[in-house]
Amino acid sequence: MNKLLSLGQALMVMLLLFSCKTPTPKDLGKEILIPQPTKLIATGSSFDWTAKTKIYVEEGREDSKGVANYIADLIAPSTGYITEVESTTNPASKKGIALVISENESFGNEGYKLTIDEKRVVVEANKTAGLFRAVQTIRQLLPAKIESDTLQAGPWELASGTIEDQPNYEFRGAMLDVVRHFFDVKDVKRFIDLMASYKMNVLHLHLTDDQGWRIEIKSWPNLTKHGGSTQVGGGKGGFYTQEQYAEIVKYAQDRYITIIPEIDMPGHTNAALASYAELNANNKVTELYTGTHVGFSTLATDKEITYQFVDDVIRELAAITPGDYIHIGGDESHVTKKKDYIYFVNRVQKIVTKHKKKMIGWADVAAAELEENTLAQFWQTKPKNALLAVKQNVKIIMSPANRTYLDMQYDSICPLGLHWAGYVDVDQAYDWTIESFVEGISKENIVGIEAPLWAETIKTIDDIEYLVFPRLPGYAELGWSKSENKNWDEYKIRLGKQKERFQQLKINYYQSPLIPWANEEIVPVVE
Ligand code: NGO
Repeated sequence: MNKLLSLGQALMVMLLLFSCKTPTPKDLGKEILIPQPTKLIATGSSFDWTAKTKIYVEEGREDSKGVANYIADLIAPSTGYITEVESTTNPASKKGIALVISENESFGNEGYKLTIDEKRVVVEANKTAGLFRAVQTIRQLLPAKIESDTLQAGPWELASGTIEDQPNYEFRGAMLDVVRHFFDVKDVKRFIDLMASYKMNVLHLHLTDDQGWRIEIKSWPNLTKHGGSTQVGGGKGGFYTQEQYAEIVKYAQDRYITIIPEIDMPGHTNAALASYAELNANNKVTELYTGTHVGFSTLATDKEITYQFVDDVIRELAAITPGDYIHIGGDESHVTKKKDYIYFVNRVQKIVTKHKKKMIGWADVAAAELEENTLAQFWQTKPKNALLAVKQNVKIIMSPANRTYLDMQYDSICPLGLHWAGYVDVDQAYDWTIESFVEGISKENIVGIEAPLWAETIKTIDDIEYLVFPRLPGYAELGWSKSENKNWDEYKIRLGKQKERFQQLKINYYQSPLIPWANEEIVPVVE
């Protein structure tokens, strides 16, 4: 650290010496952004972020200060700058970077306007989330080596102009299955950081399944003690204490990402059935399961204790989940009789509402009577269930397996993943349109997109990254940018130019041969 500071200081002196230099001409229109912004006007010059640059926020806006500190911390290792954050009455009047909440409803919850000239970078948004999304744009406008964790040579210039931007869909998510193989808090935080850099705003955590129960429920402790003790292939599994879960929620909140926890039921419940005899129809515990079959387990839907159990689980989970939604799974309950399944989902929906949350279910839940503020997640290759949900005026999260499943192999020689829904290379993942994918499910029926990563075949963060990258930026763009402007041939070039960013972030990405991978200009690294 000392070494870093002294190098930083040396750099500062150098930069001060050169601080009178004329701004470098730069073309904002040629900068590589994912997702593509709504509107962009280039003015041909640049702003130089130097060691003297400060970030200004309005007085009393601790939330804006949080965003300012986030970007200041993010650029510190590569620039060596200790960027000061200052509260003031009129940030936009200062020379430097200004983060301003302008209470202009037209920006929506996440929209922003970014104005860059030679003296200032001004970000305006209606909500702090908009400031945070804008900061991701600033990050991508800086050279790729800004992402390095070691000191790099500047200059750190931003092309001048104006960007006006807001998302096309309010829900832009990914899912991580932490059951089939368990991933610790550190891995989840890394996943959150990578999502945040592409302006995604929802992380769905698949917390329970046949192979494990991964969230502590204080009133049913054996769920994690026994039910969390293994995983696919028989490893030691693991779980999050409620305190660890709260830490994940907070980390995500600081990045304007909502955590949606999933308790999958009445099927996919072997870990619970192995932990408590009374949840089984025959009052006998099952064996722990370490295979990858689906559709063989069910809670006893006609026992009152089952609903006491569900109530306790949802109550405890709702208390530590600030987001609006709790996902109750509901997929592939093949050994639950249809009438029992419907009865169960109807009752569980009431329990979720009682605890002041809204329900999400895999679209299979459309067999039941859904409330209007419930969401159904379309995942199968056939849209029958999702269409049933639309008929009930329920909105859809689009996660078609043959396009968005991050656990589908890229091709037949891909060392990780499954292929039951086909191979999903980067073009298959990107080159489709959310609102015209299924006849009968149009824009007004859809809240957004989610890309689920199931974990039957993945064990490490490197494995996660290999399947997530480079597909994730494409899902982020499908959700954020207007679909009229989508063009695979143009997108693949932009994606290819992200290569150096992936490298600097040490992302273990799949080098799909479909992408023209290109380094940005290489500038020597300061030793
Ligand atoms: C299905 C199944 C999961 C599997 C996944 C594998 C859904 C919603 N249920 O998706 O249990 O892990 O496929 O791709």
